[in-house]
Amino acid sequence: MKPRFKLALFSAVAAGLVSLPSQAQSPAEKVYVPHGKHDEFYAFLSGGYNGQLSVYGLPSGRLLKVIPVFSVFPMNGYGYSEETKAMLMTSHGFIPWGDTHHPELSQTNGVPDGRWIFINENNTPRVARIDLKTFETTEIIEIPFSGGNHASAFTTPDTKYVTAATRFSVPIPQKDVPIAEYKKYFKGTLTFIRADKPGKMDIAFQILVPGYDYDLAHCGKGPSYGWCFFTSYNTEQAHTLLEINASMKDKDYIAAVNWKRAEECIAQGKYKEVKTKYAHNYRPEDTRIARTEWKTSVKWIIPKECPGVVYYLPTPKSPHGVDVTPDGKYIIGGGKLATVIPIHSFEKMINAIKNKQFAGEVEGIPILKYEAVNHCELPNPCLGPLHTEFDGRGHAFTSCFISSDVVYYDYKKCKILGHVPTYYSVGHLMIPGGDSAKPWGKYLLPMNKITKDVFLPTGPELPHAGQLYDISANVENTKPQFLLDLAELGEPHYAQAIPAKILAPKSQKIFELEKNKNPYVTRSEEEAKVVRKGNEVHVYMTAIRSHFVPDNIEGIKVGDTVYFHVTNIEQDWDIPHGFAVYGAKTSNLLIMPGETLTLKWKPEKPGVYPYYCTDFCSALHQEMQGYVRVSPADAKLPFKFKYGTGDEMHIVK
Ligand code: K7E
Ligand code: CUA
Repeated sequence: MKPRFKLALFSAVAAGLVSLPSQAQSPAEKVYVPHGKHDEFYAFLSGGYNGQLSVYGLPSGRLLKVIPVFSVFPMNGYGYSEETKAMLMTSHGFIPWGDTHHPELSQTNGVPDGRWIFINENNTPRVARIDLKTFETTEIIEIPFSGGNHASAFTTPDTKYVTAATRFSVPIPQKDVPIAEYKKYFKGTLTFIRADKPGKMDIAFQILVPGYDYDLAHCGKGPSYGWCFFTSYNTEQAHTLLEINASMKDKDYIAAVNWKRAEECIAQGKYKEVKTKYAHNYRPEDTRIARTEWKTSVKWIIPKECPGVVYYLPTPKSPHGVDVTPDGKYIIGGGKLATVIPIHSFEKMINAIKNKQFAGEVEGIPILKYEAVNHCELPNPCLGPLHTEFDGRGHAFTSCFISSDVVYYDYKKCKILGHVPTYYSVGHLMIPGGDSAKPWGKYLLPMNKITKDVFLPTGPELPHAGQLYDISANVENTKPQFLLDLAELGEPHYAQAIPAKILAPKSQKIFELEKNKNPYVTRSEEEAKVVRKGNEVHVYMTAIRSHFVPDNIEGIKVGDTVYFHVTNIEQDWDIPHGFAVYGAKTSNLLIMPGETLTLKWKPEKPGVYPYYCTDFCSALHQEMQGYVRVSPADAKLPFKFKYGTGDEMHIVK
């Protein structure tokens, strides 16, 4: 290349006019997002045992946000403020922690649409909705008659339903029975939650199934629309030493659920309404005060009484993941103990049902013949296949836990194209849109369980490692290129990603003060006040750069319960204020512009206690402080507050 031409090409590339063929760029160039530019994708990674959802930019791997979902979050007061406590209410009372596994973006016509992202909680079975205008958890529904919700929260292509299922079968309904009588008493449930209306999440129905462990799910699309598929293991029905006793059989099942058929049975009254109690928590847009609604029953479908609602597809061996190809034609099981990757054909399954090619029946559920439904077995793929995603070009990528790699292949031809290594012990993997009808492809993110020496040591606990690969070139002839190691929070099981251009324009900047329907809102400093109701004191407080009104409060006594209702009266983007008071046994509040949040405080000793803004909001942020005086319980002090330059305190009548 002539030097002058080289220079011209360099400037053209730098100006973004010409893009070099993808493999010509180094990994560093491919993940570098220069100042002034933004990432191309939002990626949402579950936090596993941290109960949260992390938001990263791709390809940079920058951590943008942590969204609290099932765990309290002292950073912004989620689960601590009076407005958010009810989000974590369950039939077992308030639970401050959860175990998140599978985020799933809402879809329209099988394509992620950026309205919401759902995520499940395994330990105390629940499903949450996160609104992607505000990146906040706005709704959580509890799942009754379940012992661990793992096969969740997978959506139908129209977001009509999201799934849930019992990972650990339990006595249903719960009762005191000998564990040894597992086979007699323990059952599973497959749950369909109506999810397309915010604020109205509802359990549409539960299907009562044999007491196996139901592990993962994905719903059909295109030709397989109307069906969802759930893996099961422990069809041995072991209740002890499962690592041996639940690994006896060569094949377990994928349960194919015809939810359209289930809807018919419901419409025809072929169900049993069962009494129970579970929480539905919702934080509406106007008051932004979370409330718990107690639901009192669910509809059970018994497969015997609704023939055609469930079929079992034999699948080798203790399958974990189940994934449906973008065209909706194939169902891939991740037989974690199998030597092959089984690929079932939806068309064959429908024919096998028509022709009654059954190999038996359990509790009214026909078992289809393996040969009749299997499209092919991908031979010698790897060790420990778990989860599969798709690039939208006819290729599947399956993570392999034991051999620590990803195998990629043509799923129609059942032909392996190659492997890429992972460091180490990969779990889920993610391609943007990779479980939808139209994957964006471009990147592959395997998420690993073990890190060892990938990062600087941080004591006994190391971050999980994600590894970003470039798959923008067709993997038929170009090997995925390794780009970046990404340190992750908690244990990301699954993840989703969506182009930034879909989400970013909808991202909300402020809450409009005029539309704030919190009953304790204070819209201007003139409206600030302190109100006593017996032993309850309500402080109606405003926050704006760089002061609180009021900033001196007297007349509070030991024995009072004080509610600081703080309204951030700013209307500018990116100006939150924080609020914390000395000795409060709770977290701080982080109040967004136009929002009201409430901190509850029970002072225990007389004294004068400072409160202050915890978020550096202006050059005079350090001055954003106040005092609250606490007098003995029997004090006869007037009740008063102050803000401003005058000497007088406002006396409250
Ligand atoms: Cu494989 Cu919970 Cu989906 Cu972890 S799960 S990896
Ligand atoms: Cu407000 Cu710092």
